[in-house]
Amino acid sequence: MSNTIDNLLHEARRFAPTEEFAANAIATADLYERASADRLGFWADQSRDLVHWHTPFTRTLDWSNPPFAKWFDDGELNVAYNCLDRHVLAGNGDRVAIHWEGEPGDSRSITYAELTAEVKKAANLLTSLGIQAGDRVAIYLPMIPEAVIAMLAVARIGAVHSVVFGGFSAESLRSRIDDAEAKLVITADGGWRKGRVFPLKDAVDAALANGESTVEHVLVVKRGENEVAWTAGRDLWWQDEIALVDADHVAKAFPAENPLFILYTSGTTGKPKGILHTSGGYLTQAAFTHKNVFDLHPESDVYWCSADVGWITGHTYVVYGPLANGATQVLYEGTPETPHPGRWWEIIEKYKVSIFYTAPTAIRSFMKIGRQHPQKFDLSSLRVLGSVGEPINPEAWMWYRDVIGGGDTPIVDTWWQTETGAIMVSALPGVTTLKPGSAQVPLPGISIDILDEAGVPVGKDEGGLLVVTEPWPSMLRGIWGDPDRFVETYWSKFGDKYFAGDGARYDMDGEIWLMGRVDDVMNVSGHRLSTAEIESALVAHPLTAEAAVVGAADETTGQAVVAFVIIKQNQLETAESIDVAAELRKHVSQQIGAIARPRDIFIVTELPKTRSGKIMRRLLKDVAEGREVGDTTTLADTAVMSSIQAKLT
Ligand code: 6R9
Repeated sequence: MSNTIDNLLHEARRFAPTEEFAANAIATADLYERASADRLGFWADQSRDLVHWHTPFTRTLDWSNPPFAKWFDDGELNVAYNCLDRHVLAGNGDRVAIHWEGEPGDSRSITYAELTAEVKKAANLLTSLGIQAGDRVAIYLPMIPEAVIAMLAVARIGAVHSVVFGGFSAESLRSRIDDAEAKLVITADGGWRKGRVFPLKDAVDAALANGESTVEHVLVVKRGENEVAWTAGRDLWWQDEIALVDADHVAKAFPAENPLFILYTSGTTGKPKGILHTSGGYLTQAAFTHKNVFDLHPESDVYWCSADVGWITGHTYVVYGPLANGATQVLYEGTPETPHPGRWWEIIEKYKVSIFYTAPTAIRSFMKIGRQHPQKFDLSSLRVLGSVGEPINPEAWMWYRDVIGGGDTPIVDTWWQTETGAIMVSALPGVTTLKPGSAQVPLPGISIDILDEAGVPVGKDEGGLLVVTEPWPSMLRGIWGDPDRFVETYWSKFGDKYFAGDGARYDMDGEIWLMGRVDDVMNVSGHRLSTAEIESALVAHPLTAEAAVVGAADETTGQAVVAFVIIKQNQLETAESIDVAAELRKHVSQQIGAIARPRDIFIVTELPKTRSGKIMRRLLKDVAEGREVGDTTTLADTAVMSSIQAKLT
């Protein structure tokens, strides 16, 4: 590992912006100066410039009760109005907001005027179903326009959405519904994925089957045309109901700190955390970063972020950032390889996409299948490329720039988290000289440092833990229903500084390189998974006595889930007669979702533990990655590792 880091930090390639790019760039170097001269004044200016305030704010930040921040808190706004009506009123109603591309090849382009009209109706529909400001609405939809419409309709009436990724299981959906006490679920009959319809309504039915829930209605968008069961009185077809409501809806202003959404993400324990974001600060930083990091020229650019709205990247860079900025964007329902491995590139050619934002894991899988696929399409419209979700290795970075970007397209590697709400560390494409593999510099107005375990800032060429040292507008406002966990998780390690859970290093130029998670959170294809959550799913299976999960390095997905499982004594016979690994993988899929399914399951008879009974995952990781096993002296029984290795070979 230290070898790899050394190689990374001696990466010598540099790419300065071209003169032409720099001359036309939205972001200029003076942003850094303005922000460092007066950080809060800078954010206040950005907010006034980029956001429409029904009632202007007079206070920028209230940090009197840390870590509970309030931004712009005496101001009032309507987030959906900012994403819709104001563009129409400014004369841009005919601009396309969304070029939607369904996986089977159907498509639909929706202008800002049309999107505004749809959201107004949906807002009336939600109100007619009894949803009021502050109520929680779960959204479990494929990547169809209604996902965006539903989110904005919830925001428009001051309610709170909790989008649950369509790949999550019924169980995961239920625990999120219960935690947020959602009154309404918005779903679809099914969506298209890999050439087939995957049922969503079935999962909602299963989620709501056991015991009383807070859900009063299930609104179902017709998309997959698959057959669904129906609970009269509870279930309603979206298309039928929308046709009945009033088309007019006046957006009311809500306080800046009104909750906008909850998004669940994996932490170090078995229970996902409901990350809470509010309105004014979130929208400010979403719009600012989207405009400046991607160099958005809304009149001419076509932007595409390939993330699902079920993740934070989809919230901030499919919905709120681009729509607040009046961008034209592509929304694609399906998978990159359906019906052919060039599908994404075909879409870029078709809509002349100029800004493209995706994850390193996708880039690496395209590298694997070869450049002949993208080379069949005209990608010359691309002028900015973005990366998010995990560190991008210099090799993938270069491939992205050369093969997708035609050799001269800047790449912004953007570091941020569900908790940070928006991009925190990234180059600015018209300003920064790019360095493959490094996220480089904090954005203007963002204060980042790298500390050692004792909380002392490290120097150039040194590594430590990434922290945010000052509050920022789009920061999480807490964990839903659990203020103590919020304080404990992010603020107990360094007191007044936000601890991100990532390791990082400064290089010789003082620029930032992300080194991966330092806790029990894995990053698989850019998705966060908790070792504890998968372990608890595994031990919930009747065959399993004990389980330990590690994230092992994987060439394509960054990390892969590898599980070590001990079978119960009295189940050994049953285990002999079936494919245990297949059974357990299926079980994890059902409990959490297919993304959490272990790549490898090793059946062992013992797990390496310390004398105090803690599983030493570090050693299992060595095994899973095929390395020599590290220091075993703190194990209660030092013979365990050789017995595990003997089992595997
Ligand atoms: C936006 C998002 C957050 C975790 C984060 C870090 C990793 C994200 C990264 C990156 C290196 C980047 N991460 N972007 N690591 N370079 N450009 O992905 O949010 O799903 O909450 O994950 O992802 O480890 O802590 P989220």
